Amino acid sequence: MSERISAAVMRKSLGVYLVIGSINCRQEPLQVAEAALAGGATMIQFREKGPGALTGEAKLRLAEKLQAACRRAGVPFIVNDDVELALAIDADGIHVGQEDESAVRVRERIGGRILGVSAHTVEEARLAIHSGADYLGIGPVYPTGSKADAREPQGPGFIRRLRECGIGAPLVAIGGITAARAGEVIRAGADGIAVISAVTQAADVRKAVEELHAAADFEHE
Ligand code: TZP
Ligand code: MG
Repeated sequence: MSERISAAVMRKSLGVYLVIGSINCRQEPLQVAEAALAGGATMIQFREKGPGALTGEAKLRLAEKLQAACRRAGVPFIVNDDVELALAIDADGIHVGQEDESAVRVRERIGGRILGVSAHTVEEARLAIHSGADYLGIGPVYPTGSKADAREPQGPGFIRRLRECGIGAPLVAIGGITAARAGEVIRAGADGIAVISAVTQAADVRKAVEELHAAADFEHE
């Protein structure tokens, strides 16, 4: 069973985190992923959800293709809310929301793999860390059109509040993040930005990721 990722490496991996599923893409998902990786995406999450999402063999096959692209680029590949799939393909990690399988149970099942947990309150954030999360997903920060059941946007102020409450864990902001907004969420205390549409809907995916990097202006090395 491999060791847990260090917080320092985790923070770096969160930098520009692409969340992708077939229904989000205007081009072939593999092409989008490869262009995003060429632009410097630091981690990819396979989130195959929503009306028309792939299931079964087709989902597995796409996961394997995206995972192979991540391996070629040397970045972690995370599966959203499907522990069976993550274990079947030996993914680098799993991301779960509050409504999914409990973080404690997922940690038991995945050994040292990366565990990301979505949190919407200070309490949920504390519990997630206590349950073995390697990073927190915080959002939606801004309004999003990419998640049907998204909660009310909390604004970058909520990230600042989590930090003020002593939540020091690796943290990625998600929801409506664009290059124009990347700087303010990083300044609020996020270690990275997670995006769907800013990358998957871009006419030039590689350039979109490069612009997110430039706008986030990470201070950590
Ligand atoms: N969780 C909170 S907001 C969101 C998820 C999966 C969707 C983010 O998509 P976009 O297009 O970057 O707003
Ligand atoms: Mg979920």
